[in-house]
Amino acid sequence: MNIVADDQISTEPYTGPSGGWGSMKSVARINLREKVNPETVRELARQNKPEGVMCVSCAWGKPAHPHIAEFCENGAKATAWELTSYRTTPAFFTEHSVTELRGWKDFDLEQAGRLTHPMRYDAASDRYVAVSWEEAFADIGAHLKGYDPAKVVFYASGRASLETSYMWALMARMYGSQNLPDSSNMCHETTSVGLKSAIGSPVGTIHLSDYDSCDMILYFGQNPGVNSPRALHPLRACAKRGVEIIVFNPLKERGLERFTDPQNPIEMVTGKSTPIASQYHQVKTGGDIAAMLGICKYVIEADDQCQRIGAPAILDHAFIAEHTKGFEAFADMVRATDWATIEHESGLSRGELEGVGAIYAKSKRVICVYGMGLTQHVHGIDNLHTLVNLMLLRGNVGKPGAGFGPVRGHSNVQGQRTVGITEKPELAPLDRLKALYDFEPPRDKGWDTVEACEHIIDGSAQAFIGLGGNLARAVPATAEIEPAWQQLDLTVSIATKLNRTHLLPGKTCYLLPCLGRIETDEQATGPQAVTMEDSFSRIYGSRGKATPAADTLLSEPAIVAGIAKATLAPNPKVDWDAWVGDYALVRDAIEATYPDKFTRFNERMWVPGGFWKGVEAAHRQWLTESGRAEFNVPSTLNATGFAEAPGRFRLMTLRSNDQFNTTVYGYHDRFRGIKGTRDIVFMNRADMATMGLAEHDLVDLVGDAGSNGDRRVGKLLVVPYDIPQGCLGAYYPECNVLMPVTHKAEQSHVPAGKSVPVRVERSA
Ligand SMILES: Nc1nc2c(c(=O)[nH]1)N[C@H]1C(S)=C(S)[C@@H](COP(=O)(O)OP(=O)(O)OC[C@H]3O[C@@H](n4cnc5c(=O)[nH]c(N)nc54)[C@H](O)[C@@H]3O)O[C@H]1N2
Ligand SMILES: Nc1nc2c(c(=O)[nH]1)N[C@H]1C(S)=C(S)[C@@H](COP(=O)(O)OP(=O)(O)OC[C@H]3O[C@@H](n4cnc5c(=O)[nH]c(N)nc54)[C@H](O)[C@@H]3O)O[C@H]1N2
Ligand SMILES: [Mo]
Repeated sequence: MNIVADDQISTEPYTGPSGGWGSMKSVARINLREKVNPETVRELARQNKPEGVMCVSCAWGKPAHPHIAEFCENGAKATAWELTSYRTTPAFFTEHSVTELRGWKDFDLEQAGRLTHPMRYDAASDRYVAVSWEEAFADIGAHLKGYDPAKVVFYASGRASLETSYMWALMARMYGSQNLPDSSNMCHETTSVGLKSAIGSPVGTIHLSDYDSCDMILYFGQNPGVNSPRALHPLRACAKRGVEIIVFNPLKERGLERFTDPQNPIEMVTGKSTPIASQYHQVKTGGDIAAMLGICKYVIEADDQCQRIGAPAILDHAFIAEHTKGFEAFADMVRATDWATIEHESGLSRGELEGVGAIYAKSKRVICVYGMGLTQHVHGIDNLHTLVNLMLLRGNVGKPGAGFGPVRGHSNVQGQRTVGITEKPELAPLDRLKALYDFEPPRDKGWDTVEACEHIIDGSAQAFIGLGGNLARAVPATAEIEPAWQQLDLTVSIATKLNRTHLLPGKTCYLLPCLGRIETDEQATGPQAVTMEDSFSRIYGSRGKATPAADTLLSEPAIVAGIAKATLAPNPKVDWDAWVGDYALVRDAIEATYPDKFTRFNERMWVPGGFWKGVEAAHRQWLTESGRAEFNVPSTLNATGFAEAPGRFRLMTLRSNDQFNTTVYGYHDRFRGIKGTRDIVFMNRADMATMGLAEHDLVDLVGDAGSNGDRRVGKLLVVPYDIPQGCLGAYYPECNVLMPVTHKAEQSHVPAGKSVPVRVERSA
């Protein structure tokens, strides 16, 4: 069991708000534990401000007029994590074999601190040993030259800057590989595919300022209190203005219920909090298509009625006629769907959904915000298409105060796609790259994340090169991935801290430590700045000023250039050394490749609030096949992709308040009342009664899809919870072992981590 030495396990409901003193305490705790570099306070004060450093945690927007302290609890934790005083040195690796380290928990591995030296795995001693950078690059290059480029994976986790990402994608393509998956493939790829096919733009359409003028927010499957806490400020302002904030989430997430603003002295001193959601609907996991259809049904049938009696219309018929395609087919499907089916599939009552419909019918400017609760389902695309349908009914896109607000994950995950990290050749400007750099880019489709895993499992991938992340831990089917990973011929990880993926060495294996974004990046022409793109398609500069964790570290651009020079034939059009010496030259190259989006890039990167790269759907310009925004008829009302069956549950894999993806900061999930452990499963009391289970009984979760019976997570503590019947919640990445790689969203291939079919067995 995962117990922090000084902590008792407890699972009492949490009664406080999000934010407030609880948040301060949580940050103080991690700062103390990490014995953070004293520069942390200064770096936090600069965080997310014009001319400052952009937070390494999430991709939430950076306002042009920031608060005095424009950081949140989890941003502060991410900062402490990077500026820790602990170090994972060559001496650490002499002391601990890789086999021994594989027995450590995710938390303990990263707690060992920042990596300091380039390391090579030595199979004879089963240890990582220090090497020089020159040796590492030369050997990696020599190996890469011997492979079929189409069998080499270049994975990127969404943190690296636009400059690094551009160089990364260019290196992979000059080498001949289109295998450029990134963490987006496990995350908002459903957005990229679903919004693109329906409205022609693959990203959100709103600006941060749209929160100032909306009169309704529909909030589906995103947990701002944990994953984007700065989003609570505009939400709180909306709540105070009387905006209807209507949440759909199987769990009552505290950040969506009430928030004490740590920036507000009165709230802090009086302990007052602001209620956020005006309505909270605990939809069944995978029941959102049905819920949205219910709202649509109310609105469409009310409009039918208005037409009959000659009352003013509810639908925006002018918008539908001028801008959309496919309305009639969708409306017919909605009229034909009965309420009993909608109620059963959503787990919500007709009265509840009609109530939402009535508010929607009156609201003039509606924003919809969503996250993994919609994207990580087998029918995630149907989730998005139904959401688009709902928004199109009243023209809620392309006008102030209305539109789509997907909340992206990693701080530059959207930007990585913008500058060419993609396995889809049609999304990269290949002809332009060819003209600029005089080489023949690969034209075939490359592997996405799940395809890369399938090729690693079946032995047809030769090498894995990772720019950040912890892929072997973040993907499904971890028990199959782990042995297969070690059969790769070459594994290379560019990283800041040690994680489980690094402990699965291929036949040749390197671990290359890099600077973090918060640190000073000194190059030939002086200290460098980098850029990234947020969830609102805004692009900013960021300059780290903290002392680097070690003077042996290289920057990410320098490491990419080192691998590129050792692998590729010299090309007079690409001067890798000059780029590393001055990142402004990389930005010039980005501008030359994408002249429309990155006009005067170097000049505009410091505009307060960032510059907008432009999103066509936000101007009602629809880059779809039909040239119109498209209604789509959903293929099913159940997003899970599997049928109900006796004893089968829908498991949501969740993030705690003490983690960033596979990085575990601690064992508290404050808002959900969990202390001292991650080995729990949230369960409805009625389901517990049916199974004869009592609070804190131990159970195993067993995979229940196809040949999935041998997938098991053992000895989880049962925690009675306010969660719809038939649904369970437990933590990611521990539960990834329960998911087969085939359990993924249709079309986007995002692993369907929000509805995994499982059975519950009492632990032996
Ligand atoms: N502190 C912190 N910040 C983070 C991260 C982190 O791990 N820690 N991760 C980053 C990354 S990469 C990402 S992608 C984002 C993720 O941020 P989110 O999109 O918020 O992702 P999750 O926490 O996985 O799940 C979101 C919510 O979906 C709900 N949910 C589950 N199933 C369903 C469903 O079927 N329908 C509905 N309506 N809701 C459902 C869950 O109860 C949960 O509240 O956060 C980013 N920010
Ligand atoms: N079951 C289930 N699985 C999921 C999810 C889920 O909700 N449920 N969520 C999915 C999602 S949304 C995502 S985005 C993925 C996340 O998958 P990844 O992005 O692959 O994983 P992370 O945990 O974010 O990666 C953490 C590691 O990144 C490295 N790192 C941190 N900072 C830096 C840096 O500045 N530079 C470099 N080079 N390395 C750095 C550190 O070594 C750290 O150990 O997981 C996915 N997997
Ligand atoms: Mo993500």
